[in-house]
Amino acid sequence: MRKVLPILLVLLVAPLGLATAAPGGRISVLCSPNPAWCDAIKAEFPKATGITLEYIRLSSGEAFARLRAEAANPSLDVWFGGTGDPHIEANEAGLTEFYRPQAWNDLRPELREAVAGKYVPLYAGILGWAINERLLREKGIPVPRSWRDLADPRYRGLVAYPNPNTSGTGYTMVATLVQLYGEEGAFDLLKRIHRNIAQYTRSGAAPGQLTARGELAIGITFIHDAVDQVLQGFPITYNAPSDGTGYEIGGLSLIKNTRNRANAIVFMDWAVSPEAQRLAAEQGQSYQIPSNSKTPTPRVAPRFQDFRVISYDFLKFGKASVREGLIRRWTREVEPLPK
Ligand code: S7P
Repeated sequence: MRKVLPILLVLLVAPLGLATAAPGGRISVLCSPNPAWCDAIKAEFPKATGITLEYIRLSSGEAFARLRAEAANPSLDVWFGGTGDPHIEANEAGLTEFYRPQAWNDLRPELREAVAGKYVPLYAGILGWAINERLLREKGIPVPRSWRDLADPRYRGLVAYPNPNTSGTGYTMVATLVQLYGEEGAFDLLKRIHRNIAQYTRSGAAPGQLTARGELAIGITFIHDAVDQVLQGFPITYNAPSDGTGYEIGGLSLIKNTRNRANAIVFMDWAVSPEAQRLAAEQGQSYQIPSNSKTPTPRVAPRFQDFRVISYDFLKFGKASVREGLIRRWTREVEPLPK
């Protein structure tokens, strides 16, 4: 009789769709933020839940492409981090499903409302640039102030930003310029900035890392990633363009048709808890503003009130037609241009 009871319980509970975590189970996470943060959740999630965690780290654009490629047979359970636009496109493409976490009412309302139930807001970060002022001083070139300054021929070969095909940061920059100057004005400026580009990097954090090491003078990145370089001791400064800048609402999404749905839900609830979110700054070298209002904001986190941040239209720029269209136009009209 003892053996029969557990089977009966499963038969009774399973049809109700009640998620029950498989004790000692595992989950596979698609992890997009700083790799140090991915390592932190891999180490701490099992301690909190008994569920082991494996992850692969991909930048936001690459992560979305992976989900799209695996749509028929997903090998991953949750998408953790990454900029919001591809999380929205993934939701609208049916690659992810919205799960309302237990801490939903503690998440900052302005972040919840901006992404309108397409995904769970995990953090917020402001787009800006890392500046190697020593390199600029050596060349007798002024520090840039606005996006338009980046087209100044004196910055030739001294600028980098991420490729929007692979990087959520790169797409955030393109979408921000479109929201500031209109699509034609934005692409005119991107074509002029192109002449000064040393390289389009694969990941969003790379331009700041290259600037920190003196290979560039100006690296477009999320400001919190430049903060990480400063805290590591590199002699750079950071700021955001005076003519306005965009921001990200980092995403957390449940991957549709995951075979580990119950454990994935356990992870989703854990990931937005203050205990989990504080790992970002404490272990993950990640200084975004946490989405849970009960999670302390890192003292070094860039603050919205210190920069001219636009009201970024996530629902528009996360739409497949808009996001794919802008990335295709950039790839066709900007990247191949001669320098
Ligand atoms: O490094 C942390 C971070 O900037 O990386 C995430 C995102 O994937 C951007 O990186 P990519 O441009 O490489 O996609 C950000 O969401 C996060 O703040």
